[in-house]
Amino acid sequence: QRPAAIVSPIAGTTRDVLEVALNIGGYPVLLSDTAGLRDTSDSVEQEGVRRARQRVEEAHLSLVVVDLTQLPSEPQRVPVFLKEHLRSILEHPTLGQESVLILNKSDLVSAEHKQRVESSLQMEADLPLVCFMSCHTRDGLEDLLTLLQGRLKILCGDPLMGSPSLTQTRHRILLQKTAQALQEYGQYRDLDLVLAAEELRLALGSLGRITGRVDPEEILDLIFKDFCIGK
Ligand SMILES: Nc1nc2c(ncn2[C@@H]2O[C@H](COP(=O)(O)OP(=O)(O)OP(=O)(O)O)[C@@H](O)[C@H]2O)c(=O)[nH]1
Ligand SMILES: [Mg+2]
Repeated sequence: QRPAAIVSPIAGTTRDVLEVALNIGGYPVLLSDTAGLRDTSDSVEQEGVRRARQRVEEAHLSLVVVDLTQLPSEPQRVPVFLKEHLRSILEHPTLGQESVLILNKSDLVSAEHKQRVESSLQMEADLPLVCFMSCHTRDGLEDLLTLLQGRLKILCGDPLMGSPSLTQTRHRILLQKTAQALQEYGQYRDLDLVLAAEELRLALGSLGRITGRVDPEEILDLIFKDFCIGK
């Protein structure tokens, strides 16, 4: 929630991809601000748009920011306008499932207009999640963060559920042993291959007791094959 990008009234200000690491509800997020996806004759901006599209392809979630004041004045025309807009900027229609539509500059429209636009979008099944906000007044920012947190929970899994969290003492101890053995391996690696290999075996053994997937013979075969040590 700090200013990171250059902001100006001139369209086409952002060209390079600007990345900021964020913590949203405990999830580590890499947020990329890109050039706006629009047709342009400026070759530098064209490169910015190409990079932006590439980033959209790679992203787990894309936030599409639209200026509320640029939407049709009749609210009933807004859903079709937004669908066409999304189709024109997102090459793959399935991206609609992984995007959030942010209608920005809510401070510049009346509360009634915002309400009417919101109602016109409520029944739309084939639009992404929609969020109203104002970067100027910060209105809607908390709602956006809550919405993102919900999406991240689905994308990354709930850390309070399932196996990845270290809830069992046995797992914690075995992981500590794994880390310790890997550290020793690092120290022996350039000094003594046999001791280094033994530490690797110990590390895999500890890890394997959690995952249940260790085949020492297979690992030893690999070590002996790669390091040419006689069996
Ligand atoms: N009133 C109002 N103005 C805003 C808001 N958000 C951004 N602006 C203004 O809109 C203009 C464009 O903002 P930018 O952040 O540069 O927009 P952008 O989408 O990154 O644009 P490009 O980098 O050129 O693609 C600036 O003059 C901002 O001050 C808002 O919520 N309310
Ligand atoms: Mg920008």
